[in-house]
Amino acid sequence: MHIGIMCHASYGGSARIATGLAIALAGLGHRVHIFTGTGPLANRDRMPDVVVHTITLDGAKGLHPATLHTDWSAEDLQRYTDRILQVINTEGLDVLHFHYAIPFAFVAQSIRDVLGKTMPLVIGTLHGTDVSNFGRDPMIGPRLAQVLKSSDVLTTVSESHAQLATEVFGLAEPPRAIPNFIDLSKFRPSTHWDGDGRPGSRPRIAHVSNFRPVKDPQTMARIFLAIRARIETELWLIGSGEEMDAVRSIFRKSAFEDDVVYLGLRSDVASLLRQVDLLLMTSLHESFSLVALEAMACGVPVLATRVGGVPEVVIHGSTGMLFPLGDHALAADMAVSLLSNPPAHRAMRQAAIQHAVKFRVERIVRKYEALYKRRAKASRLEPVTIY
Ligand code: GMT
Repeated sequence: MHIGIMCHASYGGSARIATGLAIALAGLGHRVHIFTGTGPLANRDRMPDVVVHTITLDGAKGLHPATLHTDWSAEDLQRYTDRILQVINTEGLDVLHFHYAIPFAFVAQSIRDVLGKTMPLVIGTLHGTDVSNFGRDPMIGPRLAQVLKSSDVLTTVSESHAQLATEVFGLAEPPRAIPNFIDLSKFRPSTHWDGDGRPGSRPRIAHVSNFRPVKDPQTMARIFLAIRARIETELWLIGSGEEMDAVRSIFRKSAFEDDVVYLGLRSDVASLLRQVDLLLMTSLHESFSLVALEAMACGVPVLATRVGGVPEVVIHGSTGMLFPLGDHALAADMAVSLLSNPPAHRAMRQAAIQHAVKFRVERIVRKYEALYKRRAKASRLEPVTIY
């Protein structure tokens, strides 16, 4: 099949899923085009069989690379739309699949306005704040709901987010939940461990995010300090973003500033995760939490807020521990008890590795492929009204 994928060029999970899907579909023999803006597109160096269209977005200039650029100018939108129309006109597309509804659901609509009945099958995958933020925004939500309802198929990344999208957009039926996936050849456990944790080193905790308010990094900082006050441990901060200054200020005023390492934006997250004993995530909401899956695949138990789709990724008490939003004392207790109990940590590590296998890219991408084939065939069989 000829497949077009629309996605952001950010470090965020939706771009990593979109590019991973493009790579896997090309590997299955499909002709895949990916349409993205200027920016640090994930996996760009691993997409030899994918036709990558990088459309200049003047509005993206000067933005922090961790920013999800959603406020596109009319000119940028037109330039992006024209490129997709050009590909459809020159070689045709069977499927047009967007990842993250803003602005791509509107791009799909403007293409449909031009092509009418010759429009490819449109699949929309809702990833996160396109539902929980934009969907609830009175200025955008109603229009977005209307445009989404004209997509042929909607999918999202967890049952929890499917339920939220149904409520927020007043959908007649929930989007199909197809979980995010992981490349286990990239995210794999360390082979150097002796089973009782990294030899001769104190426990290491990591937080990985784009340090936006939705990740609540300031709470993460306070939970780490509560843990550090009770046991010897260090913190690796991976990523960066708008809340980083506030996080630095919290640590600077603490007694444990020297136990925090700022690693910044990194393309080697997998190798860093292999050196870590616990991932700490404090998101206010998450449709899935791709980084939790990546950590588990690297053998790292996850301590996270029990929000959104996270319980569909992290099995509480088995592959990690989930705490209610705001219960920071419980979070610290959980971390101290696990990091002070090597056999329990080893068991959780093994369970995490096993659990991550269920989300391997080879298995999940087949679900998307089957959906494309089933719906593309159905749309060709639909009776065409002859006027
Ligand atoms: O939705 C966002 O704010 C950004 C988006 C992204 O592009 O990273 O994150 C969402 O999509 C990821 C991939 O499906 C999920 O793993 C994240 O949980 C989700 N973020 C939120 O729901 C806050």
